[in-house]
Amino acid sequence: MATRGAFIAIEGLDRSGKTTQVATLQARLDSEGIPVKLFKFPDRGTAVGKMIDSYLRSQSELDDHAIHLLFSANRWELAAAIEQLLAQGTTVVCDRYAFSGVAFSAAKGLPLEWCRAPDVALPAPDLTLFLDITPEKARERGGYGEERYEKEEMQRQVRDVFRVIASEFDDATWVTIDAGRKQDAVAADIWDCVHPLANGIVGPVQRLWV
Ligand code: 2DT
Repeated sequence: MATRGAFIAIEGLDRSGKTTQVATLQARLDSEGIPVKLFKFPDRGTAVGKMIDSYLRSQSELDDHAIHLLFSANRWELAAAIEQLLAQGTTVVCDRYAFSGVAFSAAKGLPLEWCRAPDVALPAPDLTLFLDITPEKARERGGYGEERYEKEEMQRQVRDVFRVIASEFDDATWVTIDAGRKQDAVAADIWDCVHPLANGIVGPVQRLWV
């Protein structure tokens, strides 16, 4: 039976080493000869993405609802491309996805269900890996950066919402990884989760939250 590519989302808190881990995973898939395409959300290169970038760098102000919808629109504008790649047998790895969308906006106080609504029916990842790190460990790693959400209290609240989101998925679809450990140990855990899916998946791409 024909297989399609696997859709893998990597979510994580600030200072979790997400960027490095995504690059390591991509290199590993490449070296195994598995076709892979990386997406990063927000994709700051599109017209919508430029508005998001300006907001995150505090160069513009937007109502919390409005920026939430822009983040979602930024995913929808790339959803068809993701689906096409999956159908062609390419593994798609997303650095952040709709779960960040919900977690960050709900952490600011918007209702969880309202946050989820615009992303309903997006292509659903076959596997989401959540790189978890305690605020204490993040502080040890040198604290947070300069962008809008890179504050300890915000990160605590985001972490709490991620826990709620995670509780709705089964253990095969959502895996929380302790990212406070050494880089190699985290990468090994990620590969253990991804490897079984890397040769393709039988069956259609699922829809998120339907
Ligand atoms: P990076 O630091 O990974 O570039 O993320 N965010 C992200 C949201 O608030 N909503 C979303 O839908 C997404 C994808 C998380 C930039 C920041 O944007 C936040 C951190």
